Amino acid sequence: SPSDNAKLAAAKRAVEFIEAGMRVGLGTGSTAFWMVKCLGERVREEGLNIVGVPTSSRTAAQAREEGIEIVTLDEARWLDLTIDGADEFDPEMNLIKGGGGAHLQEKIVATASDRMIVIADPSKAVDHLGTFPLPVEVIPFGREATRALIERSLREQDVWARDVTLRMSGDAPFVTDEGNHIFDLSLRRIGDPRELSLMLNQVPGVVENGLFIDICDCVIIGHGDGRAETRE
Ligand code: DER
Repeated sequence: SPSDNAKLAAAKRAVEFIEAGMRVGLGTGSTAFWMVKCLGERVREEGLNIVGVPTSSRTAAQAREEGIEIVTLDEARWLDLTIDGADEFDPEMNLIKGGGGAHLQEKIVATASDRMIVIADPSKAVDHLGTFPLPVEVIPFGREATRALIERSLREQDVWARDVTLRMSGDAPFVTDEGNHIFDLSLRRIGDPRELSLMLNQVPGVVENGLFIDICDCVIIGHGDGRAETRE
């Protein structure tokens, strides 16, 4: 599909930045899926010598199938480059991530990297973050109290939330790799992403939110015709 062609174009271009000896963070989602596929081809066809640190169990499984050597973040200690998707990116290259439920590991891996490249199709470009619901990972204990605290903090910040929705998987709450739950905040437009991110992470019970501020260094936008444009 055109969207898959766009994702593949961005993924292919990003994989060209990977050099022998690198420790690479491997993102999660349908765009990152193409990146892991392209990287696997380079590893098999060129004998590219790299190690990958996955950002979710499903990326780990796909990378192993592709023949990519996987290590833990603790073994790698620090990464040269992380390549991941995004749900939205703004002109300052701040992101909303977490649509795939992996933003906790993704944020840790991306932050523990010298460089983070986001790969995206054109639909992810926005003027202001917030059209995509903001994922907030919370521990299961006292979840509904945490929800109330999040709503109170939003009110105190004059951030209007149309909805704070518990993400479901079938008729049970979605559970992350770490055994936590996710609230999706329908905010429509986030005026001050940095302030909102700081405020959300102060709420007891909140583990991490999907705002990536000053983490992404480069966005590669893929197009259906195979073109990829790089923004830094
Ligand atoms: O969950 C995530 O953070 C994903 O990277 C998401 O932001 C992008 O997923 P997509 O490439 O399937 O749109």
